[in-house]
Amino acid sequence: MSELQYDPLHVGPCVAIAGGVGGARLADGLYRSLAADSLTVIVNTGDDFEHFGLTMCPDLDTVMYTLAGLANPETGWGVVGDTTHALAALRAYGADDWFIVGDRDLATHVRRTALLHSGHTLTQATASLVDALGIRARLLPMTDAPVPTFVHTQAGERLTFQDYFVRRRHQDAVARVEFAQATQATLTHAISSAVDAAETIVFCPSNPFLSIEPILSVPGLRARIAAARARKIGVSPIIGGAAVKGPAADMLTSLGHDCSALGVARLYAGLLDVLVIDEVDAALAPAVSATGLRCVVTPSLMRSIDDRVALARRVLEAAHAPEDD
Ligand code: FO1
Repeated sequence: MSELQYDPLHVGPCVAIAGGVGGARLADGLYRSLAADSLTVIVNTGDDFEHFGLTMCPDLDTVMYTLAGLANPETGWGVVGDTTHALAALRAYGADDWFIVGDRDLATHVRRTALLHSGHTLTQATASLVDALGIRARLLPMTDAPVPTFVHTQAGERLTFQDYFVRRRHQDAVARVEFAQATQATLTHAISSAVDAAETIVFCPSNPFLSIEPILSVPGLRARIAAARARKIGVSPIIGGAAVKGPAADMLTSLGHDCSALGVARLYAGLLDVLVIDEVDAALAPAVSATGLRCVVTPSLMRSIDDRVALARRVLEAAHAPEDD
Protein backbone atom coordinates (compact mmCIF):
# COMPACT_ATOMS: atom_id res chain seq x y z
CA MET A 1 0.00 0.00 0.00
CA SER A 2 1.46 3.39 -0.92
CA GLU A 3 1.97 5.82 1.96
CA LEU A 4 -1.50 6.14 3.46
CA GLN A 5 -2.34 9.84 3.42
CA TYR A 6 -6.08 9.29 3.71
CA ASP A 7 -8.03 7.46 6.39
CA PRO A 8 -9.43 4.46 4.51
CA LEU A 9 -13.17 4.25 3.95
CA HIS A 10 -14.32 0.99 5.45
CA VAL A 11 -16.64 -0.08 2.70
CA GLY A 12 -16.59 -3.62 1.38
CA PRO A 13 -14.86 -5.02 -1.69
CA CYS A 14 -14.85 -2.67 -4.67
CA VAL A 15 -14.41 -3.55 -8.33
CA ALA A 16 -13.30 -0.88 -10.79
CA ILE A 17 -13.72 -1.31 -14.55
CA ALA A 18 -10.94 0.66 -16.23
CA GLY A 19 -8.95 1.28 -19.41
CA GLY A 20 -6.38 3.95 -20.14
CA VAL A 21 -5.17 7.01 -18.29
CA GLY A 22 -8.48 8.43 -16.98
CA GLY A 23 -9.54 5.04 -15.70
CA ALA A 24 -6.19 4.48 -14.02
CA ARG A 25 -6.44 7.82 -12.21
CA LEU A 26 -9.81 7.08 -10.63
CA ALA A 27 -8.65 3.54 -9.84
CA ASP A 28 -5.74 5.19 -8.00
CA GLY A 29 -8.17 7.43 -6.09
CA LEU A 30 -10.14 4.34 -5.06
CA TYR A 31 -6.92 2.51 -4.15
CA ARG A 32 -5.87 5.39 -1.88
CA SER A 33 -9.35 5.63 -0.32
CA LEU A 34 -9.94 1.99 0.49
CA ALA A 35 -8.32 -0.40 2.95
CA ALA A 36 -5.53 -2.54 1.51
CA ASP A 37 -6.62 -5.56 -0.55
CA SER A 38 -10.20 -4.35 -1.01
CA LEU A 39 -9.88 -3.08 -4.60
CA THR A 40 -9.97 -5.18 -7.76
CA VAL A 41 -9.43 -3.46 -11.11
CA ILE A 42 -10.70 -5.24 -14.22
CA VAL A 43 -8.59 -3.84 -17.04
CA ASN A 44 -9.05 -3.63 -20.80
CA THR A 45 -6.64 -5.74 -22.84
CA GLY A 46 -7.96 -4.79 -26.28
CA ASP A 47 -4.98 -2.45 -26.70
CA ASP A 48 -2.53 -5.32 -26.20
CA PHE A 49 -0.19 -6.19 -29.06
CA GLU A 50 3.05 -7.95 -29.90
CA HIS A 51 5.83 -5.41 -30.45
CA PHE A 52 9.59 -6.06 -30.65
CA GLY A 53 8.62 -9.72 -30.14
CA LEU A 54 7.20 -8.86 -26.69
CA THR A 55 3.62 -9.00 -25.38
CA MET A 56 2.70 -5.42 -24.49
CA CYS A 57 -0.36 -4.63 -22.33
CA PRO A 58 -0.57 -0.83 -22.26
CA ASP A 59 -3.70 -0.46 -20.12
CA LEU A 60 -2.62 -3.05 -17.55
CA ASP A 61 0.74 -1.27 -17.31
CA THR A 62 -0.86 2.18 -17.07
CA VAL A 63 -3.06 1.06 -14.16
CA MET A 64 -0.15 -0.80 -12.52
CA TYR A 65 2.29 2.10 -12.77
CA THR A 66 -0.36 4.56 -11.59
CA LEU A 67 -1.21 2.53 -8.47
CA ALA A 68 2.51 2.04 -7.78
CA GLY A 69 3.10 5.80 -8.04
CA LEU A 70 5.48 5.15 -10.97
CA ALA A 71 3.44 6.56 -13.87
CA ASN A 72 4.66 9.50 -15.93
CA PRO A 73 2.31 12.26 -14.68
CA GLU A 74 2.37 14.20 -17.98
CA THR A 75 1.43 11.37 -20.35
CA GLY A 76 -0.27 9.09 -17.81
CA TRP A 77 1.49 6.09 -19.39
CA GLY A 78 5.04 4.76 -19.11
CA VAL A 79 7.36 5.23 -16.14
CA VAL A 80 8.18 8.68 -14.74
CA GLY A 81 11.75 9.76 -15.54
CA ASP A 82 12.29 6.77 -17.81
CA THR A 83 15.09 6.78 -20.40
CA THR A 84 14.90 5.46 -23.96
CA HIS A 85 18.40 4.08 -24.61
CA ALA A 86 17.07 0.70 -25.73
CA LEU A 87 14.60 2.38 -28.11
CA ALA A 88 17.44 4.45 -29.63
CA ALA A 89 19.50 1.29 -30.11
CA LEU A 90 16.50 -0.48 -31.67
CA ARG A 91 15.95 2.50 -33.99
CA ALA A 92 19.59 2.23 -35.09
CA TYR A 93 18.86 -1.36 -36.10
CA GLY A 94 15.91 -0.15 -38.19
CA ALA A 95 13.16 -1.18 -35.75
CA ASP A 96 9.92 0.84 -35.52
CA ASP A 97 10.13 3.67 -33.01
CA TRP A 98 6.63 5.19 -33.23
CA PHE A 99 5.57 3.42 -30.00
CA ILE A 100 7.75 4.98 -27.30
CA VAL A 101 8.97 2.27 -24.91
CA GLY A 102 11.15 3.43 -22.03
CA ASP A 103 13.94 1.30 -20.56
CA ARG A 104 12.17 0.56 -17.26
CA ASP A 105 8.93 -0.01 -19.18
CA LEU A 106 10.80 -2.48 -21.38
CA ALA A 107 11.62 -4.55 -18.29
CA THR A 108 7.88 -5.00 -17.71
CA HIS A 109 7.34 -6.23 -21.26
CA VAL A 110 10.36 -8.56 -21.06
CA ARG A 111 9.27 -9.99 -17.70
CA ARG A 112 5.62 -10.45 -18.71
CA THR A 113 6.59 -12.13 -21.98
CA ALA A 114 8.92 -14.50 -20.12
CA LEU A 115 6.19 -15.39 -17.59
CA LEU A 116 3.71 -16.05 -20.41
CA HIS A 117 6.27 -18.16 -22.30
CA SER A 118 6.87 -20.24 -19.16
CA GLY A 119 3.15 -21.11 -19.08
CA HIS A 120 1.65 -18.49 -16.76
CA THR A 121 -1.71 -17.00 -17.72
CA LEU A 122 -1.94 -13.24 -18.24
CA THR A 123 -3.83 -13.10 -14.92
CA GLN A 124 -0.95 -14.89 -13.16
CA ALA A 125 1.76 -12.86 -14.91
CA THR A 126 -0.02 -9.62 -13.99
CA ALA A 127 -0.33 -10.71 -10.33
CA SER A 128 3.40 -11.46 -10.26
CA LEU A 129 4.30 -7.98 -11.52
CA VAL A 130 1.75 -6.25 -9.24
CA ASP A 131 2.97 -8.13 -6.16
CA ALA A 132 6.60 -7.31 -7.00
CA LEU A 133 5.70 -3.61 -7.09
CA GLY A 134 4.05 -3.87 -3.66
CA ILE A 135 0.58 -2.95 -4.91
CA ARG A 136 -2.13 -4.09 -2.46
CA ALA A 137 -4.88 -4.35 -5.06
CA ARG A 138 -5.76 -6.98 -7.65
CA LEU A 139 -5.35 -6.14 -11.32
CA LEU A 140 -7.26 -8.56 -13.53
CA PRO A 141 -7.01 -8.60 -17.31
CA MET A 142 -10.54 -8.75 -18.73
CA THR A 143 -9.71 -12.26 -19.97
CA ASP A 144 -6.61 -14.42 -20.46
CA ALA A 145 -7.19 -14.85 -24.19
CA PRO A 146 -6.18 -12.16 -26.71
CA VAL A 147 -9.19 -10.03 -27.73
CA PRO A 148 -7.52 -7.38 -29.91
CA THR A 149 -9.55 -4.28 -30.69
CA PHE A 150 -9.68 -3.28 -34.37
CA VAL A 151 -10.88 0.13 -35.51
CA HIS A 152 -12.80 0.38 -38.79
CA THR A 153 -12.41 3.90 -40.17
CA GLN A 154 -15.00 5.80 -42.18
CA ALA A 155 -12.46 5.63 -45.03
CA GLY A 156 -12.94 1.85 -45.01
CA GLU A 157 -9.67 0.78 -43.38
CA ARG A 158 -9.37 -1.84 -40.60
CA LEU A 159 -6.64 -0.68 -38.23
CA THR A 160 -5.08 -2.43 -35.25
CA PHE A 161 -5.65 -0.45 -32.07
CA GLN A 162 -2.14 0.95 -31.60
CA ASP A 163 -1.92 1.78 -35.31
CA TYR A 164 -5.12 3.84 -34.99
CA PHE A 165 -4.38 5.30 -31.57
CA VAL A 166 -0.63 5.95 -31.53
CA ARG A 167 0.85 5.75 -35.01
CA ARG A 168 -2.03 7.66 -36.62
CA ARG A 169 -2.70 9.68 -33.45
CA HIS A 170 -6.44 8.69 -33.44
CA GLN A 171 -7.13 11.19 -36.23
CA ASP A 172 -9.20 8.76 -38.32
CA ALA A 173 -13.01 9.06 -38.10
CA VAL A 174 -14.26 5.79 -36.63
CA ALA A 175 -17.13 3.90 -38.26
CA ARG A 176 -17.01 0.74 -36.10
CA VAL A 177 -14.99 -0.86 -33.31
CA GLU A 178 -14.43 -4.60 -33.60
CA PHE A 179 -13.47 -6.91 -30.72
CA ALA A 180 -11.92 -9.77 -32.62
CA GLN A 181 -12.04 -13.24 -31.05
CA ALA A 182 -14.25 -11.94 -28.20
CA THR A 183 -16.56 -14.95 -28.62
CA GLN A 184 -13.65 -17.32 -27.80
CA ALA A 185 -12.80 -15.39 -24.64
CA THR A 186 -13.84 -16.88 -21.30
CA LEU A 187 -14.62 -15.20 -18.01
CA THR A 188 -11.86 -15.98 -15.52
CA HIS A 189 -12.80 -17.29 -12.09
CA ALA A 190 -10.96 -14.33 -10.58
CA ILE A 191 -13.25 -11.90 -12.37
CA SER A 192 -16.48 -13.82 -11.67
CA SER A 193 -15.73 -14.07 -7.96
CA ALA A 194 -14.66 -10.41 -7.71
CA VAL A 195 -17.86 -9.22 -9.41
CA ASP A 196 -20.08 -11.49 -7.30
CA ALA A 197 -18.43 -10.38 -4.03
CA ALA A 198 -18.32 -6.66 -4.80
CA GLU A 199 -20.32 -4.15 -2.81
CA THR A 200 -19.55 -1.42 -5.36
CA ILE A 201 -18.72 -1.65 -9.06
CA VAL A 202 -17.23 1.56 -10.48
CA PHE A 203 -17.12 2.23 -14.22
CA CYS A 204 -14.11 4.57 -14.36
CA PRO A 205 -14.01 7.59 -16.72
CA SER A 206 -12.46 5.61 -19.57
CA ASN A 207 -13.35 5.66 -23.25
CA PRO A 208 -16.74 3.87 -23.45
CA PHE A 209 -15.91 2.34 -26.87
CA LEU A 210 -12.19 1.57 -26.55
CA SER A 211 -11.90 0.68 -22.87
CA ILE A 212 -15.28 -0.18 -21.34
CA GLU A 213 -16.99 -1.91 -24.28
CA PRO A 214 -14.08 -4.34 -24.92
CA ILE A 215 -14.33 -5.45 -21.28
CA LEU A 216 -18.11 -5.90 -21.55
CA SER A 217 -17.59 -7.91 -24.76
CA VAL A 218 -16.13 -10.83 -22.80
CA PRO A 219 -18.99 -13.35 -22.93
CA GLY A 220 -20.96 -13.39 -19.71
CA LEU A 221 -19.37 -10.36 -18.06
CA ARG A 222 -22.07 -7.80 -18.86
CA ALA A 223 -24.77 -10.19 -17.56
CA ARG A 224 -22.67 -11.01 -14.48
CA ILE A 225 -22.32 -7.33 -13.64
CA ALA A 226 -26.03 -6.70 -14.28
CA ALA A 227 -26.96 -9.55 -11.92
CA ALA A 228 -24.41 -8.59 -9.25
CA ARG A 229 -25.72 -7.37 -5.90
CA ALA A 230 -23.22 -4.47 -5.97
CA ARG A 231 -24.25 -0.85 -6.42
CA LYS A 232 -23.06 0.13 -9.91
CA ILE A 233 -21.81 3.63 -10.53
CA GLY A 234 -20.08 5.28 -13.47
CA VAL A 235 -18.18 8.52 -13.99
CA SER A 236 -18.64 10.34 -17.27
CA PRO A 237 -15.37 10.67 -19.25
CA ILE A 238 -16.98 13.56 -21.11
CA ILE A 239 -16.94 16.97 -19.42
CA GLY A 240 -18.53 19.95 -21.15
CA GLY A 241 -18.91 17.97 -24.37
CA ALA A 242 -15.21 17.17 -24.56
CA ALA A 243 -13.01 14.25 -23.56
CA VAL A 244 -10.36 14.95 -20.93
CA LYS A 245 -7.94 12.89 -23.02
CA GLY A 246 -8.14 10.81 -26.21
CA PRO A 247 -10.82 10.31 -28.88
CA ALA A 248 -13.92 9.55 -26.77
CA ALA A 249 -15.76 12.75 -27.78
CA ASP A 250 -14.91 12.33 -31.50
CA MET A 251 -16.10 8.74 -31.31
CA LEU A 252 -19.41 9.57 -29.65
CA THR A 253 -20.06 11.89 -32.61
CA SER A 254 -18.76 9.60 -35.39
CA LEU A 255 -20.72 6.67 -33.94
CA GLY A 256 -23.94 8.69 -33.85
CA HIS A 257 -24.29 9.47 -30.14
CA ASP A 258 -24.86 12.78 -28.40
CA CYS A 259 -21.38 14.14 -27.62
CA SER A 260 -22.09 14.86 -23.96
CA ALA A 261 -22.46 13.31 -20.52
CA LEU A 262 -26.05 12.56 -21.61
CA GLY A 263 -24.73 10.55 -24.56
CA VAL A 264 -22.62 8.57 -22.08
CA ALA A 265 -25.65 8.12 -19.78
CA ARG A 266 -27.60 6.56 -22.65
CA LEU A 267 -24.78 4.05 -23.19
CA TYR A 268 -24.84 2.96 -19.54
CA ALA A 269 -28.56 3.20 -18.76
CA GLY A 270 -29.93 -0.20 -17.83
CA LEU A 271 -26.57 -1.43 -16.52
CA LEU A 272 -25.62 1.20 -13.93
CA ASP A 273 -27.58 2.63 -11.00
CA VAL A 274 -25.78 5.98 -10.75
CA LEU A 275 -23.84 8.26 -13.11
CA VAL A 276 -21.50 10.99 -11.88
CA ILE A 277 -21.24 14.04 -14.13
CA ASP A 278 -19.15 17.18 -13.74
CA GLU A 279 -20.52 20.47 -12.42
CA VAL A 280 -20.19 22.11 -15.86
CA ASP A 281 -22.81 19.60 -17.05
CA ALA A 282 -25.25 20.22 -14.16
CA ALA A 283 -27.95 21.37 -16.62
CA LEU A 284 -27.96 17.82 -18.08
CA ALA A 285 -28.85 16.23 -14.72
CA PRO A 286 -32.63 16.03 -15.35
CA ALA A 287 -32.09 14.43 -18.78
CA VAL A 288 -29.57 11.99 -17.29
CA SER A 289 -32.07 11.06 -14.57
CA ALA A 290 -34.72 10.57 -17.26
CA THR A 291 -32.63 7.67 -18.62
CA GLY A 292 -33.29 5.89 -15.30
CA LEU A 293 -29.83 6.56 -13.83
CA ARG A 294 -29.55 8.48 -10.60
CA CYS A 295 -27.43 11.50 -11.48
CA VAL A 296 -24.81 12.92 -9.13
CA VAL A 297 -23.15 16.24 -10.01
CA THR A 298 -19.64 16.76 -8.63
CA PRO A 299 -16.22 18.07 -9.76
CA SER A 300 -14.77 15.17 -11.75
CA LEU A 301 -11.62 16.53 -13.41
CA MET A 302 -8.60 14.89 -11.72
CA ARG A 303 -5.56 17.16 -11.84
CA SER A 304 -3.88 15.90 -8.66
CA ILE A 305 -3.73 12.94 -6.32
CA ASP A 306 -6.06 14.83 -3.96
CA ASP A 307 -8.55 15.25 -6.82
CA ARG A 308 -8.43 11.51 -7.50
CA VAL A 309 -9.12 10.71 -3.85
CA ALA A 310 -11.86 13.33 -3.53
CA LEU A 311 -13.66 11.97 -6.61
CA ALA A 312 -13.22 8.36 -5.47
CA ARG A 313 -14.67 9.12 -2.03
CA ARG A 314 -17.58 10.99 -3.61
CA VAL A 315 -18.22 8.04 -5.95
CA LEU A 316 -18.20 5.49 -3.11
CA GLU A 317 -20.51 7.64 -1.00
CA ALA A 318 -22.87 8.37 -3.94
CA ALA A 319 -23.03 4.69 -4.87
CA HIS A 320 -24.53 3.83 -1.47
CA ALA A 321 -26.48 7.00 -0.76
CA PRO A 322 -30.20 6.45 -0.20
CA GLU A 323 -32.27 6.93 -3.34
CA ASP A 324 -33.81 10.19 -2.22
CA ASP A 325 -30.36 11.81 -1.79
N1 FO1 B 1 0.48 6.39 -26.27
C1 FO1 B 1 0.90 7.27 -27.21
O1 FO1 B 1 0.10 8.12 -27.64
N2 FO1 B 1 2.19 7.25 -27.70
C2 FO1 B 1 3.10 6.35 -27.29
O2 FO1 B 1 4.24 6.34 -27.78
C3 FO1 B 1 2.70 5.42 -26.27
C4 FO1 B 1 3.61 4.48 -25.74
C5 FO1 B 1 3.18 3.66 -24.67
C6 FO1 B 1 4.06 2.78 -24.07
C7 FO1 B 1 3.64 1.97 -23.01
C8 FO1 B 1 2.32 2.05 -22.56
O3 FO1 B 1 1.91 1.28 -21.52
C9 FO1 B 1 1.40 2.93 -23.16
C10 FO1 B 1 1.84 3.73 -24.22
N3 FO1 B 1 0.94 4.63 -24.82
C11 FO1 B 1 1.36 5.49 -25.80
C12 FO1 B 1 -0.48 4.67 -24.41
C13 FO1 B 1 -1.18 3.53 -25.14
O4 FO1 B 1 -1.31 3.85 -26.49
C14 FO1 B 1 -2.58 3.22 -24.59
O5 FO1 B 1 -3.10 2.20 -25.35
C15 FO1 B 1 -3.49 4.46 -24.57
O6 FO1 B 1 -3.19 5.12 -23.39
C16 FO1 B 1 -4.97 4.11 -24.62
O7 FO1 B 1 -5.33 3.43 -23.46
